[in-house]
Amino acid sequence: MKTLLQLAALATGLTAALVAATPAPTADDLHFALDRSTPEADATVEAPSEIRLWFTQEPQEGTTSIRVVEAEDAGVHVTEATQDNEDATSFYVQLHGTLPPGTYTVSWRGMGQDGHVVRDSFQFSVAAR
Ligand SMILES: [Cu+2]
Repeated sequence: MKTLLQLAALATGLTAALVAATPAPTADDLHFALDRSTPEADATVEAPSEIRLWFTQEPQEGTTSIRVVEAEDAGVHVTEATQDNEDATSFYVQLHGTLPPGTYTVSWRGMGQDGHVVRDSFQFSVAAR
């Protein structure tokens, strides 16, 4: 996504001078990041049975963790992050039981191929029934 935006910026020539002044390609271009997730960031959904994240690249083995925390307390409802068998960029945690309505924070970390550990989080809400 970021790469596409940068390519678009390059195509316009608006940032050509800036890019030319930067050692390229930089490590940041290859930085490990979240591509998308289910539930999506900031979405309000029915109680999900799993949280799935897709990263922009395959993380280094054993470096990925995902935590799901309820906003009000520290209740955690997760299994270990499991790597998808067929898509090495995708990890999921299964949720035990039904998440009650509320807002949850999904915190994740992982180490990309450039050796940088990246941490970030997003929130989603479970709708009242
Ligand atoms: Cu990096």
